[in-house]
Parts: sequence; C-alpha cells; structure tokens
Amino acid sequence: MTTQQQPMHIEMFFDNDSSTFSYLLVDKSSNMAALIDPVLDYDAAAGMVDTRSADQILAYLNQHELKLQWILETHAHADHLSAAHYLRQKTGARVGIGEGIRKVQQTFKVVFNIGDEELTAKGECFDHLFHDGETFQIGALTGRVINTPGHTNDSVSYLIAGHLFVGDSLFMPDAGTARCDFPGGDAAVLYQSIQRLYQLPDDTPMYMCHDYQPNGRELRYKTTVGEQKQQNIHVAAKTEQQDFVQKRMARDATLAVPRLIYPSVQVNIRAGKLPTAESNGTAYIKIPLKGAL
Ligand SMILES: N[C@@H](CCC(=O)N[C@@H](CS)C(=O)NCC(=O)O)C(=O)O
Ligand SMILES: [Fe+2]
Repeated sequence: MTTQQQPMHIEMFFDNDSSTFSYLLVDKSSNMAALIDPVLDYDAAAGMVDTRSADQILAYLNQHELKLQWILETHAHADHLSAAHYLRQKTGARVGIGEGIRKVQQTFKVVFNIGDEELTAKGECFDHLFHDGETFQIGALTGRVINTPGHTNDSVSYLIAGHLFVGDSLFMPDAGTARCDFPGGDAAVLYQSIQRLYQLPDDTPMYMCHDYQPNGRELRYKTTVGEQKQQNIHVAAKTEQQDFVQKRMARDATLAVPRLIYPSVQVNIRAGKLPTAESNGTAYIKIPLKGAL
C-alpha cells in the first residue's frame, strides 16, 4: 500500500454536541472538494432539526469557490443525524458509503418495521456504494476505500492523498477504539480491520471521527499509524486479538445506549433523508418501545 501524499487542504469542523469531526478535503489544483461525515443539528426534546453546522460548511465552500464533488460517510452513524442529504441537495455532490450499508439497512428495516415499498435495503438513498479497495477521484486527488468493519457492518476508512480517515475504528491512542456492541458490531472483526490499517506506513497521518476527551484533556483529532501502534490503549502493535476482544466487550458492557441512536439510525440509513411528512404535513421520528407493562 502506498501513502504517497498529494497537496490537499484539510479543513476540520467539530460538532460539540456529538463530539464528531467532519473534514472538508480540498484539491487545490482544481478547487474540487470532498466532505467526510457532515452533521445535521438536532434537538431531540424539541424535535427540531437545523442546518447551522452544515450551512457553515456551505459558507466555506462559497467563500473559497469550491465545488463539492463527494460527501463521504464512514458509516451510518448512531449518535448524530447526517447532513449528507441536505448538502447533496444544496451542492449536487454525490453521497458515498461502504456497500456494507445494505446489511445495516436490512437490520434496521426490521427494527423500525419499514416495508419494502419504503426501503428494499439495496443501498438506496445513497449515490454510490464503495467496495473494498475501490479508488475514486477528488479533482486530481486519489482516494481509496479500506473496509474496516467491527463497529458497524458498513464501516470504512478513506485513504485520501496519503491521509487516512478512520471513521469509528480507532480513536486517539489514549481512548482506544470504537464500541462494538451495536447490531452488526463485532470486536474480533474490528481487531482484524485495525490490523489492515497497521499495514500502512508509520508516518501516515490518521484523522479521527470522534474524540471524547478522556480525563478532560484537550480535544485531539489527528495522530499517525506509528503512534497508534505504539500507544493505543486497546490495540497496540503487539496486542493479541483475544485480549482486545475481552477488553472491548468489558467496556461495551458499561456503555449506555447513545442518546440519539434511534433518530440517527432511521435517518442515516437513508443518507440523512428525513422521514416523509404524514397527512398533516408533519414528519415523525419513530422509537421502538421495549419492556413489559
Ligand atoms: N455518550 C455518547 C456516546 C456515543 C457513542 O457511543 N459513541 C460511539 C461511536 S458512534 C463509540 O464508539 N463510543 C466509544 C466509547 O465511548 O468508548 C452519546 O450518547 O452519543
Ligand atoms: Fe459510530
């Protein structure tokens, strides 16, 4: 694998509510750009969606006269709504995600009781489903998809112009890894995905999808493959799979369900498209109820 770095500007945007990083990647030679994991603002108690964060990115695009070519999801997020659909409508960019999204759609189609007429789980609502190893262009920049399942079935990393965007697989070295207890999650699979990332050269810059600032430290979003191999508290270069799986499962057992999992997943399996309005003109979010009365 080569990580030859090409000239690219990386603009980071941070969503404080979900601790999510979005990245705008700009090919300076053509002013073409790609956007990774944009966030749609959502106040769950009020049922209020708003596009403040996405509009900041639109303003940046306008100000710098950039053409958005791709919106790239690292996975169907379970903690925030995606602004992909909104931004696609505003810019004409294509929304891409890993082809594992079909499995995620299938799983949540059952959870939300969505009929075939609404969702067939063939990857619809996305413009492009990436397969492992697929390459794509952002102007003159080359990107490559590396499947990194484990947190979810559709998780991918994007290696773009020599920079690696890992989604929810590795977190900063002092935070370890993403959780593996969502439907379709599997700690052994995540371990194998991380081994693939560790094949890349040690100096490959690596960008996080989240940082929860362990022990109250300052926000960090960038490290390298080499630093992870040396210092990651869950999977360092020498960590055995079974030790990781044990550690990950023990931590997962302590984690609460993400606050926005139901709103997020039902919107994000449709690329950030909100549910269709009902006969009164209002759209609703659905939450499956559990437990006996
Ligand atoms: N408290 C957050 C938790 C978010 C969460 O579960 N994040 C996932 C990524 S989508 C994760 O991997 N967390 C790992 C961890 O907290 O150790 C929320 O409610 O949204
Ligand atoms: Fe996630």
